[in-house]
Amino acid sequence: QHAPNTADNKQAIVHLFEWRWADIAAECERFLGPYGFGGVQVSPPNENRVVSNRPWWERYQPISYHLNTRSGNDEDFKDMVHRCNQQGVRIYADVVINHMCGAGGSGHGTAGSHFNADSLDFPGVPFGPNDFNDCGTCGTSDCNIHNYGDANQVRNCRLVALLDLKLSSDYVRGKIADYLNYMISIGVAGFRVDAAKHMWPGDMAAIFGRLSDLNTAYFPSGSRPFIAMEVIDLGGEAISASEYTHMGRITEFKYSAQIGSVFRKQNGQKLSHLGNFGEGWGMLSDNNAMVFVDNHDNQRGHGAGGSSILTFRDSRLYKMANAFMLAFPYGFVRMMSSFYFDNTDQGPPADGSGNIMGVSINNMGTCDNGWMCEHRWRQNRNMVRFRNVAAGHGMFNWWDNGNNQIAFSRGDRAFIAINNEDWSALDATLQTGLSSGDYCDVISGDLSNGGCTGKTITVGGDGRAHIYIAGDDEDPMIAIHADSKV
Ligand code: ARE
Ligand code: CA
Repeated sequence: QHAPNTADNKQAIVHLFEWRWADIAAECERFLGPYGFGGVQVSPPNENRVVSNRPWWERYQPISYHLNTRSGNDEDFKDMVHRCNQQGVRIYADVVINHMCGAGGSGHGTAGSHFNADSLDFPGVPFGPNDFNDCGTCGTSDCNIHNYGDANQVRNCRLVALLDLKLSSDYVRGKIADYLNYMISIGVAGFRVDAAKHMWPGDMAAIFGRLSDLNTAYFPSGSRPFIAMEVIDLGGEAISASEYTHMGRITEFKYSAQIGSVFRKQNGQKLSHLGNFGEGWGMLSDNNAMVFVDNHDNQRGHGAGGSSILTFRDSRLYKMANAFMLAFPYGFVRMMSSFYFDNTDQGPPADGSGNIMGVSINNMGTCDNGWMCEHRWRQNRNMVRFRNVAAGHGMFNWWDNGNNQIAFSRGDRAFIAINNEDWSALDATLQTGLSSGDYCDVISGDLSNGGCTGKTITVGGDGRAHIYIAGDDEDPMIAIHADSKV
């Protein structure tokens, strides 16, 4: 389904990429719950192939559906799901169900299951040679995908040599449904479905049709799992995202690519063009889109998007793009939370034995030892609250200077102004839509003990406020909302 099953209609989730389950549980309690995050997309929880030097992408090579990975075991996963749900923070599992591991070789997975990727034997499930698409069905000489213009190839051949499961088989569907249902019984709220483009919509619908309702310990009875499918559709290929929208939301890669190029001012793009961002730009309809500035692939040159993608490395523009995404009423928002890397294969911070390191929080409330924790940056985390406060209110009072200064309100609930000019200040008296009073700008500070640690904005009886944002401001934006009234 398209609705994310968040508690209190919360409007954004965060991808805690490669975090340990124990750290996610703690983060739900100490941070995500209190700051209004709706949920967490977690890395694939099932057993994966152990690849030397432990690249992050080994987790996209399933060996079995036992919940045992570098992030933790079955008990850790259950404890996380329970503790996060107790805080009103949902867990969405990244599920890799199109394929098993890459062709060739044998060994043991992270849960100790044996596998043989030459004879297509995965006793931990069990899957055998009959459970995979053969080269005949695929039609290329090496079984791999070569032509994204051919839908049959894309769905029946191997994506980067990953052994392609025969999802037309009732047995294979049953094993996958059992895996997903097991996580549903534990209390997850839904799934990010990896490589959905590489699966026939009919096969996916058959699997989703077998899923149980969500666990009534946490969700109203009859609740259905949220489905977010990874379909990279930038246009010009045989497969389009709209073939999947009846089943749930789609990761809208056009959004990620375009928001980066607008804030970078590539190809003559300007912020003033953003007034109809989303559908008006040829993207999916609001209800079908999951939106993000970057994801775990395109922040490191995998997947799609290329050089326009903004990441933590471009922190000033990244905060601006995140603020726009969280302020603007389009799509369901997923924020990225990364680990630092020097090369694109590098896995998460780990000790000499390959154990993922815990996330340590410093006294500024941000993270150390290699974890970027973009979601903890004040400008990002406070905009999550902004989006929750603005939920259900459309965009009003759009203003721009015809170039790279914009402002708008969300009904009478929230207001944002962004200045992406290189030098000139935004200096204007603008309609905020808000009731009169003093508001704390949640970009430059926090409302704390009734005072504001950042800039204070005064809204007059007519809803107007004088806004000044220098061109070289560290964070050239101002955001205020009904819950930031001083
Ligand atoms: C690794 C090695 C490969 C090796 C393979 C098997 O890098 O060299 O052949 O293992 O041994 C991730 C990594 C891959 C990695 C894989 C398995 O990105 O490098 O392969 O894990 O460990 C396409 C798909 C899309 C996919 C992107 C990456 O359509 O679904 O490629 N994204 C998801 C995940 C990835 C993950 C996988 C799928 C696999 O998010 O993290 O791969 O589970 C155009 C097309 C897109 C295409 C894109 C890139 O834009 O429109 O459809 O995306 O090009 O090819
Ligand atoms: Ca396939």
